[in-house]
Amino acid sequence: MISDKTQTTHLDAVIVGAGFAGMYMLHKLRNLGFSVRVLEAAHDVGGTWYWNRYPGARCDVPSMEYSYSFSDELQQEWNWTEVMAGQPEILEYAAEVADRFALRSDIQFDTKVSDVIYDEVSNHWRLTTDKGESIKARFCIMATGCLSVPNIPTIEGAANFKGAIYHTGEWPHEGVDFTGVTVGIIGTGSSGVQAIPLIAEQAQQLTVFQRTPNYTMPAHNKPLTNEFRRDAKSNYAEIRQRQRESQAGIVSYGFGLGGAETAKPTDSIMRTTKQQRMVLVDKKGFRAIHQFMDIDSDMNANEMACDMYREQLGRIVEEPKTAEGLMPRDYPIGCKRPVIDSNYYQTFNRSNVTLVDLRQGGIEKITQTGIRTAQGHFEFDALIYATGFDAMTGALLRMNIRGRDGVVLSDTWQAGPRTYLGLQISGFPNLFTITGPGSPSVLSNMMVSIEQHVDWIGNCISHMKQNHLQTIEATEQAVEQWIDHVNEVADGTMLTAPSCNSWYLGANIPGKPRIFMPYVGGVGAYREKCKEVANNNYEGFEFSGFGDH
Ligand code: FAD
Ligand code: N01
Repeated sequence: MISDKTQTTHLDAVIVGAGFAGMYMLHKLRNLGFSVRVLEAAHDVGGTWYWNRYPGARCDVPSMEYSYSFSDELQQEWNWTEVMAGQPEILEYAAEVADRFALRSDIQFDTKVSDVIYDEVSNHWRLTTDKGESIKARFCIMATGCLSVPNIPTIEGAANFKGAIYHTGEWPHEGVDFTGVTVGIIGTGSSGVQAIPLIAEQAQQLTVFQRTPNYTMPAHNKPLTNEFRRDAKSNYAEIRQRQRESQAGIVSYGFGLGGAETAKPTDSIMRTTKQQRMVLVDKKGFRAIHQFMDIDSDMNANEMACDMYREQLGRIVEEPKTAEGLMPRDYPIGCKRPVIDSNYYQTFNRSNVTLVDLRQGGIEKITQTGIRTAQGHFEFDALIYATGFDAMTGALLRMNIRGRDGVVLSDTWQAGPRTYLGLQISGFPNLFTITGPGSPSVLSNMMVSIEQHVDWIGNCISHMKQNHLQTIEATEQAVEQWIDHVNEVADGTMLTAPSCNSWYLGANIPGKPRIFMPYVGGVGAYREKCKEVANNNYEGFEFSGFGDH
């Protein structure tokens, strides 16, 4: 690493973000012998798990699988305590990784990157931080996260609210004690669904403002036994291999607690009678709908499954008006990120919880003391936004990223994100995105997708070093073809149904182009494609320039 008189630091590579992606990328590049530094806005490692400290925050992928596989010592020595670990435990795990691989010495915390400018003459990226520093590097790797920019909706009067205000994605580190406090919460996505039951247990009164009810399934989380951990660890090589070949990077080894895995749906719901479906609900509750394969491709089949879902919901929630208010309608099951919960519907049977179904009259304004809706005014002491994120593109577009000829990323992506394999953007040489739009990313167990991207990028940069190549850049043609493919595989699935307003489509952010961003083709198939591209001398990418790094 060299610093010149203008205090510019020169590196082989700079990584933005110290979540699981940035941490592993750092470890990888350091081991390959590159000079590298990570710039991170937070005060410590962990990314998602550093910021999202709201009550109930936890992962919904079995932790034995939602963890790094790159170090066998790490996976053998770390002991997860529950099937799906809570946020504090995942953050401890991130800290353990940072300690074990001595990562912090190359991470600059409390540092937000504002500008990322490509200098064509010197073939360097120049990054500017909120500290006024300037860092130059041959390669720039964006590990900025897909869900790292909290979305606070613009609601009239929001600034007038006199009480405490929180966002689930920026939760105070010291925690919040809601004892004796009346609370209003906006949002019933995964974050709201996790937080609501726990806040209800503590708060004097909780008012839930729900614009769209979600389909949520019981999590059935439980402690892990020593026996199960031993069993899974002795099978780790096979579990990891199968994750990598799977559709979503998950083999659900944790759920059966004996190695039993989730069965693939095989039956057709269209061939069942209403009576048969109700018997299934009696026997299996919400789980009854998992056995049907046609609900993902046939809208009529899907609606039958939604009926079964609403039937079960109505059996849990005692007050008929509240049950009706919680029932999702008008959009298919499976179009949004799956949500799982612990006692979510049961929480609405508590006397201190009120549901405001905004479909019966929306929010008009936030007042000094609460929220005015078309249904009346609701007062509370504290307001929680569980309103999600500017997903997938938010963190990238908040930086001033300029590529070749000074082209600004926000212009290139005006009609939605355009990448080759979710790894690179044409016109932005030597800049990589980990789990970028156009890759399986948020449709998968992110740890599997992160490791795959980091390994691919590491191998690519090594290949360039060995062959004295100066730049790599995705061709416009490869981007075009890849995007066509990404759209083609998403079309006709529930994920792109016209009635679906998911953040996968950017539909949660007013004005954001409606484009399906992640790649539905599956982790296994995608991995093969990336391998094939690399084996074919990085087909679809162009290398240029010879010289030393
Ligand atoms: P992040 O963890 O988001 O890290 C990105 C980092 O980049 C952040 O620390 C941020 O501060 C930093 N950064 C961004 N912009 C800048 C900038 N301009 N300058 C400096 N630093 C910057 N995924 C799953 O697969 N399974 C789950 O069960 C699961 N549960 C989740 C639960 C919650 C509450 C949330 C919000 C997400 C969950 N996810 C889950 C997705 C999760 O984001 C990923 O699993 C994973 O943690 C992402 O890691 P990352 O390193 O890519 O990004
Ligand atoms: O955010 P969301 P999230 N007025 O966008 C509502 C991961 N995650 O933080 O649906 C009123 O899903 C909005 O309503 P609507 C996971 O990938 C995982 O909950 O737009 N309401 C919705 O109800 C997840 O998908 C876990 O009509 C407004 C809610 O706010 C992703 O993060 C846990 C509104 C936002 O839901 C995001 O989840 C947590 C407005 N103006 C997060 N604006 C796990 O369990 C928004 N809403 C693994």
